[in-house]
Formats: sequence, C-alpha cells, structure tokens
Amino acid sequence: MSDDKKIILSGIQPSGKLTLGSYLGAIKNWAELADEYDCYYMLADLHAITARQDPAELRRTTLEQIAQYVACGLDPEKNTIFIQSHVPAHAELGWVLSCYTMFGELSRMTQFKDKSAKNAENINAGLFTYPALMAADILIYQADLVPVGDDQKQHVEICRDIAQRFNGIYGETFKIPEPFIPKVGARVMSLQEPENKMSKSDKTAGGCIYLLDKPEDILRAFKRAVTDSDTVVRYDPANKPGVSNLMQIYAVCAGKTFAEIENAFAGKGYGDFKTAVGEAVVETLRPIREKALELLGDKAYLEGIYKAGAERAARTANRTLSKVYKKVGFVAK
Ligand code: ATP
Ligand code: LTN
Repeated sequence: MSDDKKIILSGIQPSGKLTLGSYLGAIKNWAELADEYDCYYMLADLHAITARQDPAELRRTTLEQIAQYVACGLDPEKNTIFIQSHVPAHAELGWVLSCYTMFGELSRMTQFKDKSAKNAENINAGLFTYPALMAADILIYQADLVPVGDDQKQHVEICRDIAQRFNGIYGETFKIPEPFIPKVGARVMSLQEPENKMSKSDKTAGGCIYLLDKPEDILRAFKRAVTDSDTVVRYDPANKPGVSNLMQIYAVCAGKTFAEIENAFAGKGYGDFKTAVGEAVVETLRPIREKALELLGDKAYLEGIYKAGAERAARTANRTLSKVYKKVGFVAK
C-alpha cells in the first residue's frame, strides 16, 4: 500500500446482522474505492458494547460481519480489514481526544439522544463519549475520506471539530477528514415504518432486510412493505415516504433513475412495483449471501484476514498515537 494514496477509514458495529441499509449506505461504496485509496475497514466492537451485548453473540456477529465485508466485495489483499479492539491505539487515542471534546458538543449528538430515548435503562458514559472514540478511529489513520450513511454525518462533523481544535492547540497533527455519503441510498428507511431508518437494532417484524436473508423472505418483506392509499409510483419523500423509499432501493439495486422507474410503472399500481423491487434486491444480495455462507465455513481464512489486518492497521495507528503523546507532553518510553 503506497504512501501517496489518499486514505479511507470506516467501520460498522458488530451489534447485529448487517442490513440492506448499511450495504446501500456504506459497504457498497467501500468496495468501489479500493483501487484508488488506501482503505481501512474495521469492525467497531468497542463501540458495540455501548449497548448491552451477549458475549457469545458478539463474537459470532463479529466473525459473520468479516465474512460479509469480504462477500460484499472487499478484497482483503487490497483493504485492511480488522477488529477495532485488536488495535489498542484506538482506545488510547479515544481517551486523549475525549479530553478535547466538550460536554455541550456531545449533548447535541442525535444518535446519543435517539439511543438514550430507546434504552433509558442503560445511558452509559461510553454511549455519551462515543464520538470521541469514533474521532480517534478516523484521525489515527489520517483519513481523508469516511464513507458512511447519512446518519453518521454529524459524527464526522464533530470529528473534524475535534481535529481542528487539537491542531489549533498543538500545530498540524491530524488530517481533517471529509464524509463520503452516497447520493441515493444514504438513508434507507424501514419497510414497515418508512419514517424511521432501517436499523439492525430495530425489532419491528418485516421492517428490515438483512444481507443473509433468504430470497423468499426478502420477496415477502417487499410484498408487505408499507406504502400509501394512493396508487401512483412517484418520488415524493414528504408525502409518499414508503413508495419513495422503495424507489431509492430499486434505483440503486437495478441501476435506474427515478424518472425511468416512474415511467415503467405508470398505470400499474403497487403490486408489480413491489415485486420488481423485491426481485432486484434478491439479485443484488444473492451473490453476497452465497459468498458469505461459503466463507463462514472457513474460520481459519477469516482469522488470517483479521490478524493480518490488525498488524497492518496497528503500524499506522501507533505512529499517530506516538506523535499525539509527544505533542500533549507525555514522557517518551
Ligand atoms: P444500530 O441499529 O446498531 O445502531 P445500524 O443498523 O443503524 O446499527 P450502523 O452499524 O450504525 O447501523 O451503521 C453502519 C453503517 O451503515 C454506517 O455508515 C451507517 O451510516 C450506514 N447505515 C446504517 N443504516 C443505514 C440506512 N438505513 N441507510 C443508509 N445507511 C445506513
Ligand atoms: N458510528 C458508526 C460506526 C463507526 C464508524 C467509525 C464509522 C465507529 N467508528 C469510524 C466511520 C468511521 C456507526 O454507528 N455506524
């Protein structure tokens, strides 16, 4: 991996099964960037424990997620794939950066407010300081670009603020990263409650499509997707959130524009449209599911990927951490 390439970092919490939302909003773009950039993709297990996880389940979903990263087209030879807790420098820089992150800033984070409202019994300090650790994840690789869905934009913005604050005090230390958010698919909504984001922690039956879902389950979920009492396939997110969400999904999975979709389904009603969207999603996910299931049978291969990934990631990460420790005045070892 050469030094002159721009750097990308992104990650997903292994807190459950990956959804169509995380694929269209984030992972799909990752694979397309591998040749142009030096890419780091992690499994954010340190972040995952901000919500209570079952230990055995967390181990299992972490491995499954690695298999799915590769199945989604991330070539482990071209991308550095690793588990966040295997590179301790993240937590170390996270602590330092938490001392340069303000209480007021953290209080404004939408994800904190949403997750606190949903889990009133476990509003822990980690959930609150989450953005400081996420800033460390990004800044420790001197990342130029952070490919994420729309919901993470605010976290990339606070990361930029933290980096600028630190650079302002100690001189140029961190590269200021930019979010990279797709034009279509940046916010896939629940199929049952199209006003809410499709999310792996959402327990509403039929709202979520998972990457490893069977084709017949995917088709059924789309047939039952909530639309409206009108019958026109038209892109209008404010008045027709269900149909507009299906159009977004179809646009990305079938490679069509909204105008093409509107024309193709003019006068046809929702039944045909929902079937077409379901079929396009089935065909998009079919190779991913098959590849992921195959890889899950080869634990040694997956282990090889995350071990090599952590070694490579740690080399870069430790360089930034040393620089930061020196700047803040820690005595060298
Ligand atoms: P959780 O429910 O545990 O908070 P999540 O399903 O919301 O998880 P994340 O792990 O937070 O997913 O997100 C993984 C990546 O996928 C992030 O970059 C996020 O922005 C993106 N993403 C998640 N859900 C969607 C969605 N519905 N539409 C588009 N992008 C999404
Ligand atoms: N907060 C993200 C996961 C995440 C991340 C990151 C994404 C943790 N660290 C660094 C991009 C860059 C989420 O909840 N999806």
